[in-house]
Amino acid sequence: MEEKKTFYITTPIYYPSAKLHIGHSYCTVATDMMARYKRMRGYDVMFLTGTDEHGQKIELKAKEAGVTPKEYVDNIVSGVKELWRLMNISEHRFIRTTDDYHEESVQKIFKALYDKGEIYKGKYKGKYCTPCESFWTDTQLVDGKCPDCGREVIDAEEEAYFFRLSKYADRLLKLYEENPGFLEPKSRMNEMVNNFIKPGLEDLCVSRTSFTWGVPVDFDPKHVVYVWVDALSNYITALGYGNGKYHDYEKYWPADVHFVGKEIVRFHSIIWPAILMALDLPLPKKIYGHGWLNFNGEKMSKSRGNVVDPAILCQRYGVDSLRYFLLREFPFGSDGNFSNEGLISRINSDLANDLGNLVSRTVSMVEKYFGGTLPAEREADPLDQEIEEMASALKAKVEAQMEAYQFQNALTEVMKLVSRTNKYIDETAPWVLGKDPEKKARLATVLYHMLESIRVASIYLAPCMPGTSEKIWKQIGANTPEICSWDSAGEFGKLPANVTVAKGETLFPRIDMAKELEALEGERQKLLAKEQPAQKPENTTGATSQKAEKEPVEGVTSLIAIDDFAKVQLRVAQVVSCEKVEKSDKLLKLQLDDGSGEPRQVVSGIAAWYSPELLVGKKVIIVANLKPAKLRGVLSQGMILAADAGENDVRVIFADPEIPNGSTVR
Ligand code: ME8
Repeated sequence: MEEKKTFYITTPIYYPSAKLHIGHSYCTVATDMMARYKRMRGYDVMFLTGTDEHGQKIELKAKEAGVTPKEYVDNIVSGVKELWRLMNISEHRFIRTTDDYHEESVQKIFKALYDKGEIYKGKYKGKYCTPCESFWTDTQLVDGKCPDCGREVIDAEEEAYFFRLSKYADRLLKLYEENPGFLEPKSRMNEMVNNFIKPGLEDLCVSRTSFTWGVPVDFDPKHVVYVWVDALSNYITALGYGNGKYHDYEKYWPADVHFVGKEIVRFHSIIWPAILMALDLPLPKKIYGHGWLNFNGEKMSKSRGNVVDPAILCQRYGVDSLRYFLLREFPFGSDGNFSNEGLISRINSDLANDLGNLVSRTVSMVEKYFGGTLPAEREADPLDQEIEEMASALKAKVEAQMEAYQFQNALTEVMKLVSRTNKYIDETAPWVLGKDPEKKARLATVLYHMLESIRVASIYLAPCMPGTSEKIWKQIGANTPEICSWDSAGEFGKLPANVTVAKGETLFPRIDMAKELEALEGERQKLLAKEQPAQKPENTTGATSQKAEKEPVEGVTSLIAIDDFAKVQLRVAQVVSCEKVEKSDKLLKLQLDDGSGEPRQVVSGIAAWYSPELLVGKKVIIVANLKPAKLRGVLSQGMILAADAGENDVRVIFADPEIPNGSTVR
């Protein structure tokens, strides 16, 4: 028997430091669509996803939460797996970098690199971004800040092992030159060459001694393996490289494609191939760097309070609607702007109006005119031909787009057939034919064409909307796997001539835009509130809300003249960075952009209600002309307005993000 061709595809392994949002789901759904497509085409597919669980950030978060790092990640990872179940993700393997077998392999990989002289011990001096756990060179910083997240970096120095990345520059350039498809879209390749390789690669720090939550370097245990050797190796350790847990490295490696977000393209197209070259292992065939989803034009981040929760959208609109929207709306290689309006109007137009309506009209008419079973008589008309030809030509078009990872185009092609079939209904007017007993054979022919067209479209839609396609197949009487297979979609006329349909539920109920937008905003607010810690702090003397000593205010106690109020200068300012004040549970130190061009530092007693990262990027209102004061020895130049939101609760008054920094509040 001929062996099946294999196809190995991966998502990045996600940091379990916070709840995953729609951006993470985007990549996973795309990978799932690709994996399902290849499976339908008869490939032996390996689809890997997982979680990247080590590092200082997790260690710190666990400490804050008062649990061990493992307990901390276990909790989040179970949520990640739940989300993938909800989103109908069909991965074969889920790797956790804390899995024993992975750790064993990473130790072996690290040692092998060391023994080959590819890793050496040195001293690291550099700029370090704590939230991103990344060292950066001076040239990589943007305005002196982390190029990934824009936050402050600190000087760091410690003994560390280094990987000889610098020596791979020429081999990497040759790799790109000889394999123009190695990294896509093409623009990303140009970026790697011009921004990273040509300016000169530096050796890469691959161990740390300042924290312990990582894979220990077994021959020098005060070091833990640092980030990328650990994380990137997952793609081979999950196949059993260097461990006895799995045995399919030979079968699936090299990977056909790694799907990754644009900000980690650098690691996958420079560091990962270099590590594999150093190990004398084959390189993945392709890295595809997809774009980012923004929300209403802004970067999605917890600190901006604008993350979109995929679970809520699945609950409200069904998982397939969300999957379809993600893959139909945005070109995979570019950034996209997620908006609730966009989601709802796409569902209403493509799924409720076009697809859902087509299925329900067709099945209803077969029931109405023929009691659910078509007679076998036919009467052809030239009008049918266009549908037949369009359906038959679709296979090659969809496959070409899928092979190029152009999910948006593949779905657009399928939906063209759906629209054309809706037009065919208007052209053939089955309701007129239904009135004429002489036209039974013609009516049956028209309805059969509608059913066949739906069958073909639903097969091509199945990798994206597997649940919906199954439901459609039941309704249109496509009852055997053979007539729902990928190959069968290339042939028009596979449904039995006397097919029996069965009306089912409405596939995509129309959504009331205004009502839903309001409901979604409510959900977002609820989520925000839930994420903010709500314990009461000890009394604070911070130059901010005086809340801690007060009860909630019932009414205004004394009146002031307008001139008195005018003395207070209120301005809008944006939080540039924020950190806890050392040795204080209550105080946060915020660096603000108040539009003056000079940085302004404010100390605020809100640490009990806001973790620092929640505030970064937010616009707040400050009392700009308050006399400077020192709190715990830290200079505070002003005060941030906050409200008593109830017992034990203080809320900062955030300003509309559209208001320019420095604007006067009056
Ligand atoms: O980077 N839109 O993990 P991660 C689209 N552990 N994609 C987004 C996104 C958005 N708004 N936000 C995040 C890591 N992503 C490493 C990977 S792989 C060996 C190690 C994508 O949880 C992001 O681009 O921070 C990345 O590809 C993925 O989510 C995981 O991000």
